Amino acid sequence: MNVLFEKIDRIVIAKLNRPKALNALNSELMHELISGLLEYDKSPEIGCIIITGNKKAFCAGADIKEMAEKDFTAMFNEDYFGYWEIFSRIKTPIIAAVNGYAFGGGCELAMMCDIIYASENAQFGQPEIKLGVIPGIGGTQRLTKLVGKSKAMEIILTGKTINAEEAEKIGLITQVLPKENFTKQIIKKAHLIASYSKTALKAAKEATNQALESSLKDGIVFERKLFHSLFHTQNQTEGMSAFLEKRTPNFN
Ligand code: CO8
Repeated sequence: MNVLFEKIDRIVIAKLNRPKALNALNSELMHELISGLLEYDKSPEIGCIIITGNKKAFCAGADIKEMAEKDFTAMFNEDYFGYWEIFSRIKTPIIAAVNGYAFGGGCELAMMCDIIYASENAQFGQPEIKLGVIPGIGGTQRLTKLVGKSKAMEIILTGKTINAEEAEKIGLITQVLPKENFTKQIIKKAHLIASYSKTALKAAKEATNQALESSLKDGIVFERKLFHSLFHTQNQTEGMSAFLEKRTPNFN
């Protein structure tokens, strides 16, 4: 199995499991990861997903061995890695927990997640230029939106490596966390997210992502419609009643 899934209460940990290839993304891993996540996404019980690797590598990029022999016709006809677009349909919040290398497609996978926590020893980069290609799972687009054109250009055109501290400084990641008990700290954060209303979480994720797609005016209208629609939910009644009654809400 290329991905190991572990459910803990209301969260799921998806651990990339190709340690000998530094968790390089091949087609099998992509299908296993995405189909597994789609199943958990449907479950009302699951409120947060963590994607992680191992201490040496979150993921060293797309599998160069799988790609090396392909020509344009194969890449185009297979729509190679086009399936990654399905990843953005997952509505449950996803945290990337990055230890070690997050290069190429690994950095792109982290950027497809909603929050990125990195341990002190994490390293990020888009080294595709050194292979005679460019990022191909959204790296040129998402990195530019996250860190701005100037920083993105430097990272993509030089193939340089960024350490965790710098990644946090430029806004590529959410936060650097100490490497001791790294996973435990993230599980705790995931449990907090998963304790809220799943419908509200999905709406919050959708509205926040909309900010990247639309004008401020259209985005605010989109947000307001979702906000109004949450007044159809039992969890809105519960959340607001609990506040007024000075008790902890019990979301279903
Ligand atoms: N693909 C396949 N195998 C890999 C990859 C990879 N990306 N990265 C590492 N491996 C393998 C190595 O080949 C090696 O295998 P073996 O033992 O059989 O030789 C094993 O993992 C261990 O690797 P190293 O011995 O190189 O380990 P080091 O600790 O010395 O170095 C590095 C670690 C620096 C991470 C180094 O392995 C490296 O530079 N890897 C390649 C990083 C890279 O270039 N990534 C970008 C790949 S291209 C990409 O991601 C494009 C995405 C978009 C595709 C979309 C198509 C439409």
